[in-house]
Amino acid sequence: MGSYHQIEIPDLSRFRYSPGRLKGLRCIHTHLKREGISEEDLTDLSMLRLDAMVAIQVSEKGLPQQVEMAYLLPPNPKNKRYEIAKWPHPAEINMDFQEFIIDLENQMEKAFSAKVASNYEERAILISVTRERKSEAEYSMAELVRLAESANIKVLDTIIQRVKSYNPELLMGKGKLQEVIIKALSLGATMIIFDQELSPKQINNIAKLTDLKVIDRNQLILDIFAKRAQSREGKIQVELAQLKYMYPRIIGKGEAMSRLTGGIGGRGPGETKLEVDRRRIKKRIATLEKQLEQLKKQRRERRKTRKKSQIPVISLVGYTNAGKSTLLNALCSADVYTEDRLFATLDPTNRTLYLPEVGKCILTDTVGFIKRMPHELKVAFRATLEELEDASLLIHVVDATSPYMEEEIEAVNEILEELELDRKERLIIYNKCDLLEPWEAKLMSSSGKLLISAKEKLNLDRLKDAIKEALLSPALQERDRFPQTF
Ligand SMILES: Nc1nc2c(ncn2[C@@H]2O[C@H](COP(=O)(O)OP(=O)(O)OP(=O)(O)O)[C@@H](O)[C@H]2O)c(=O)[nH]1
Ligand SMILES: [Mg+2]
Repeated sequence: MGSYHQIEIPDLSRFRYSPGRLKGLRCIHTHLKREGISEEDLTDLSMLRLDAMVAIQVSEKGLPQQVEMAYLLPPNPKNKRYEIAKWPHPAEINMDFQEFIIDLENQMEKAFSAKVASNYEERAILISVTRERKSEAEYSMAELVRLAESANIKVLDTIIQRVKSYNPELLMGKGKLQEVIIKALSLGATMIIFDQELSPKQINNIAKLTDLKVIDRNQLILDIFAKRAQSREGKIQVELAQLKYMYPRIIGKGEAMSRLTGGIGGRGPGETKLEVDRRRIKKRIATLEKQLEQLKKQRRERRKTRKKSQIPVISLVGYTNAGKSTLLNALCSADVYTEDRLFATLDPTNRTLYLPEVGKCILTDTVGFIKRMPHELKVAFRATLEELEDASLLIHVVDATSPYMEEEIEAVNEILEELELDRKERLIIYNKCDLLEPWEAKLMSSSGKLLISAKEKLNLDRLKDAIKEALLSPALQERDRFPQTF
């Protein structure tokens, strides 16, 4: 294969990639110039995880001469990636390749399984290609790590690559991207996750360079939502959001990988399959939208009945993992699912809360917010968040222990604004005060902040008082005109 100048590596996607192992293929080729293994050879060796890359020099008369064989090494203290063996002539190769490669693979597997816990579905390298300031990139990366963990993905490494401008083709430079892929492969990753949104073009181009799964932050969030959705409506909304996000990004599987041509384009059977897939997705989107419309109608009916009953609705809002569900449980003695992961709650839940002087209220728990929430999700969840429109009062729950508290408050405010809920009566409370140092707690409450602990049930009476006050305040009474129930 190939010509004087270059070899073109054909589509190898039929061949296995299993983390920590080799491809089961060796590439043997001739070098017509007097040179051994080249940089490009080494890149291909690593990118494809070939068993070996062998270059045979050929004399002017066409006779074989020196042979060089490059092969990958198992993880080692010196972080050496490969080794090159040399022989003056093919006839002098005196090794049993089969034995050699089996031995090498055994070593790799041993090193690999010692390092990797098996109860993870995937193992990933996270990468951020960014023009932001370092501190912002680090914050965003820390959140991406938590997102990955919430999706049951083991994070093997994180890379922050600061750039002056984004590459429209690959987001980052090709050389750097190859390094990332090689690193991912050598660590036994199954996927690469980008902190930035990848355009359809970028995701296609990157996928052509590697067999590894490549996704972006939005897809990761969508994936978590898909795993977490419980109600029929939640499931439909998430699937819809996923399909809409994926639609422009579906790529033809089995496209050739080639360092030199950047993949073989054009029309083949792959293209037709793609069209079929696309049509099928379009159809599915239409079906789901119809079902959703139906469910929406039902919910509007339910809301109407609830409005008639004129029971005040209080909604908990806030950044994901702030402790909204824990607070709902504490206030209503409920047992809603809470967990130390992002997006533990997806479907809105309602519980009854009795407040002295006010009487019966409905407390609703909603999906947590996050910075840069995917647009598709916001659209999908607007309907669920519609319930917030009925709320007389929003309780904004803040995690007082988060090092990024201010940013998180800001992110929540932005989303509320976008949902046109920013003019609702709002009560902001600072949760998890049990974890604060006494001096921190003092400092915060001296500036008038209401500190509580949902978990340890601290200051809940003061919170109830504050809720009561807000509900009974003349401004709110005027605005909502719900009748006194006491
Ligand atoms: N120490 C402490 N931990 C708390 C407190 N409130 C909540 N937590 C913990 O914080 C984690 C998240 O709580 P959740 O109630 O699930 O948070 P949430 O806001 O509903 O999160 P999402 O549903 O993911 O948006 C859980 O591990 C809780 O146990 C608190 O007052 N103190
Ligand atoms: Mg929750």
